[in-house]
Amino acid sequence: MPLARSLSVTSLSGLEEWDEEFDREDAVLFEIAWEVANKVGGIYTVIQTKARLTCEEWGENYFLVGPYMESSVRTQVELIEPCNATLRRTIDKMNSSGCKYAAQCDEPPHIVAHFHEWLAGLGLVLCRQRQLPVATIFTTHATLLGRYLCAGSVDFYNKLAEFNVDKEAGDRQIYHRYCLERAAARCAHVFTTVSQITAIEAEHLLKRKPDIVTPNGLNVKKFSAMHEFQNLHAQSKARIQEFVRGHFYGHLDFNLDKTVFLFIAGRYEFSNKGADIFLEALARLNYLLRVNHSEVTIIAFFIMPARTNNFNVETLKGQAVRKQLWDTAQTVKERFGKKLYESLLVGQLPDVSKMLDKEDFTMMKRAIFATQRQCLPPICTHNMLEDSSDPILNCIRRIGLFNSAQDRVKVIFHPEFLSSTSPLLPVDYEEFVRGCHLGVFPSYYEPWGYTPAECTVMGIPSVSTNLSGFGCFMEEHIADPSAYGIYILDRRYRGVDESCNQLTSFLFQFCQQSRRQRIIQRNRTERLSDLLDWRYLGRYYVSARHMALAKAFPDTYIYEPQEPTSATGFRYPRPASVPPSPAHSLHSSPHHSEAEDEEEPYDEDLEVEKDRVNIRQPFNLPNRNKNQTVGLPEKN
Ligand code: G6P
Ligand code: 1S3
Repeated sequence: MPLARSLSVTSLSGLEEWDEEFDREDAVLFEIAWEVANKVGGIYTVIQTKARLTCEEWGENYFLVGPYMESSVRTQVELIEPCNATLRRTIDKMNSSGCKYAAQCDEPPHIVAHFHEWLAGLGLVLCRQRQLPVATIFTTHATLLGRYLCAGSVDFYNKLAEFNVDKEAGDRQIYHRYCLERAAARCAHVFTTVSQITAIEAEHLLKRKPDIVTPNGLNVKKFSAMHEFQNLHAQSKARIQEFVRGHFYGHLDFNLDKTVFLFIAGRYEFSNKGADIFLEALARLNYLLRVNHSEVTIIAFFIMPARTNNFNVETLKGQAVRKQLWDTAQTVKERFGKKLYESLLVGQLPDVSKMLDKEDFTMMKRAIFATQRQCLPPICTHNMLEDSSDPILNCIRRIGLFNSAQDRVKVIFHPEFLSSTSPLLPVDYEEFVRGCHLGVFPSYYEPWGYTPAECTVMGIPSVSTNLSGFGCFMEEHIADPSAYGIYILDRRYRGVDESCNQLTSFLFQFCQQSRRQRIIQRNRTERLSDLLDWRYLGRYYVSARHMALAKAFPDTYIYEPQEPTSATGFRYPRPASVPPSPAHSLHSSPHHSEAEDEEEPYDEDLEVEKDRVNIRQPFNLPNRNKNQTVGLPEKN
């Protein structure tokens, strides 16, 4: 029997490390997914952001397999010849024999094949059915049936154990796809999913408990200057404000400096992604702000792609009018400047009353006249193909948020993903997120949820729920999430109406914060990014691969998981800079006025340092030096 390689457990949280003996030359890793270099949704982000770390680990023995999409290949793929002899042989064989049994090889290297989602699952099922010597892993990022059931009006989480899964899948005409997913989950050496909550769902719907949960990470960008992300917020916010000036032309009766930008973004699944309760909460917030005579205006953006036939005229006109006003101001400024210059050249102070002539006034009057409009600023930026049945538009019609002057809450629905080349709002998604104040993701069905995670690493607070993988993960690891700008809505133990009230109160509290409080909160939010870095979360994938190798090649590899101990897991403490009394806490009573803030001395560096000492040191957060062993942080 070959010498067994020990995959011993050395980390603090039940995750093992490769021991020194492991030679990666002996193994090859394939990761197979429909979203490899093919952006459809969140799985693309998983693969794309994780690639760098996995390459560092596996080098040239790491291969991603995805669909051949001509446009993606042109823009995202660099074509090269395979440098690995085994792969060269394999490809040659596949080419010559129409793919049959071409991956079959008795010699090392040992193959690990990691399949994502049911679309790739067929390959896994065939590997097992043909008894190929391959260690297989299947990761589901959402169960098909779960997604379908939640989109209907079933009490999903309370009924999980009771569903007749075959019937439910059949009723929804997804039985074939469901069978494929279930077969892949059942056949895999190792079955994983992205969160604990989806693990429970998978156990009931796919009839197998996942062996390990592999949470999604991100590549965390660290700036050399600590406050760079705050500067980026200010710059990106200015670009959004510019768009808003155009969109609300003729109705700019609110103070942009006291305007808070909220947004929801993602796949257009109205109730699964919580757009329904977000709208309802906005209507309640509108009422609260009005009766409290608040000076704050909220603009809520909905970025969810739907079927359209391009931007609508009124929206484009808004940006054209704004541009015209800007051009007019520039022209008048130049003419003014020229007169001023000429006056100074002859040694005279200008006669201010003559600096603007009739022509200037005519030009300005014309520009102002163009800002008159007979309609309210549009809700939707595009012409919707299914306008009358669109769930967001219908909900807005019902709750009556029409961007009228009295409304403190305004809504903009942009039914297309953002792009920096857009003639309307020329920013990419990252820039948009940075410029907003709060991401709102009150999902009912969300196996992980990249959107709030992306907000966190950019230092933007967010609302998620205790039915989302991200929300549960943060709840588990942070003692006082809302102090860090992580608001977790209870959708598990409360009815819809109650959750809606809770969301309204989060939003109301948030918009009562002063600028200073928002800045402090953003600093805290950004400090959580280490927790979401692949450098840290990638270890769960490592563990899954070790487990699969040990199951597929038991004579060669041994997997020794560590028993969970009291040291397993950890929590970020409440920030030291949050006053101990709830009456003074940031999130529960942000009632300073801006004037008070200006009077109060505020040393941001001191505040950051206070929290840093208390967060970073005791928890042994992931070390960014790849050559060092990194353990999951110990519980305090
Ligand atoms: C960042 C910038 C500040 C700016 C602030 C605005 O912190 O560094 O210069 O004043 O953003 O914050 P707000 O929450 O009002 O958009
Ligand atoms: C799924 O994409 P979705 O938005 O349809 O996979 C994502 C990546 O694992 C996950 O973040 C998300 O919650 C799932 O729903």
